[in-house]
Amino acid sequence: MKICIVGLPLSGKSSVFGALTGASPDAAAAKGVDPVAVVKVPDDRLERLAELFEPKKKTAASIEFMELAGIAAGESNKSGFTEQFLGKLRTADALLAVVRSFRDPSVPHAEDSIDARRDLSALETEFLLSDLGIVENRIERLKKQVASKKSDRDARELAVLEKCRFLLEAETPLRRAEFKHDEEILLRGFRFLTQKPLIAAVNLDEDEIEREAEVLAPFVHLASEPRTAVIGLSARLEQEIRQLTGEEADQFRADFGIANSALDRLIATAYLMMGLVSFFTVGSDEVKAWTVSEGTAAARAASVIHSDIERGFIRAEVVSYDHFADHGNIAKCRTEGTLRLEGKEYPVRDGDIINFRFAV
Ligand SMILES: Nc1nc2c(ncn2[C@@H]2O[C@H](COP(=O)(O)OP(=O)(O)OP(=O)(O)O)[C@@H](O)[C@H]2O)c(=O)[nH]1
Ligand SMILES: [Mg+2]
Repeated sequence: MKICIVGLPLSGKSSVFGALTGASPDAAAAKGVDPVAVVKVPDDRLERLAELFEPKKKTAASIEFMELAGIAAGESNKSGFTEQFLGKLRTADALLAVVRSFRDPSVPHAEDSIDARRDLSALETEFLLSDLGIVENRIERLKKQVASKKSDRDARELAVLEKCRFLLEAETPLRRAEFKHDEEILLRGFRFLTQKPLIAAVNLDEDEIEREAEVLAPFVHLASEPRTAVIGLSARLEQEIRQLTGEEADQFRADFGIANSALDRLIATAYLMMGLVSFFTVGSDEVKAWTVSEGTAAARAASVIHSDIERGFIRAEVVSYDHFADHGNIAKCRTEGTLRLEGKEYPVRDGDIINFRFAV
């Protein structure tokens, strides 16, 4: 999974990147490339499974974070938002929009005032305009195509794009819309920015941490929208905490009343919002966590491991982590009946330990 960090200039993107990944974005930025870092998704279940199987290799699920250069409001599409910038943004599975709430007069703000809600709207407007531009161009071309040559697919695409245009013109991000499965498929290739899951990261002032709920109140309605979430964090503090040892870090967090690290909270939020779950494959060679959407059919889930397993899928042997953890022994689960044989369509659940049987 790839998450792109975006935001207005000087909103704290690099600080958030540092806080989440522990990597410094400076080196990459100096070379003129976008900072990228991969972080492992912490999972106690994976640790426990590795203790039990003592595999040669333990592989956690991972998330790739990328920081994109700051863009100023109003620089959008049709001009300033370069195609190159938008292209990179479109490769993301989710967007992490950093908005500034910290005051600090030594850090300038283009608007000369601090208003996180306004800045988030400014970003969303850029995304809306960008998507609208694409939709309008495509509609124009499709209309010509449909007029000259009747094609059922073109007609259906045109219909769903008209629906998108209507929404975007009403300033509704596509995330909020319900699309039927066949519409989803027609839209997939456009990789619309307003259709991507969005996490707003409100970069809090240090003295706002204690009253986070109050500061985030203007965002509450957002968090209730589909595939949208809001978290508050102090990028600066979290970055400092990153430099500390475990014990010092715990103490530091306790002093400031920060329950969990920004990374832990962000990952939990992202998984929940995007409906992601983890399943595990185990053995003496490797114990590994995989990420799929909740309810993904077993055969489809197998394809994240290898397309051959999906093609030659016979059965999935499944036991839930909780049942397994009771015994720590697969054979025991088998005799007890908690190890089940499931077919292609079995919807994978969080914590399933799966052994795929396949033949190619
Ligand atoms: N007080 C305070 N300052 C912060 C915080 N986060 C970032 N800053 C400061 O704000 C300035 C900009 O932070 P960056 O993380 O570089 O912001 P950015 O969005 O990556 O900036 P550009 O990439 O230049 O657009 C730096 O001087 C940071 O030290 C914060 O939570 N509190
Ligand atoms: Mg930066």
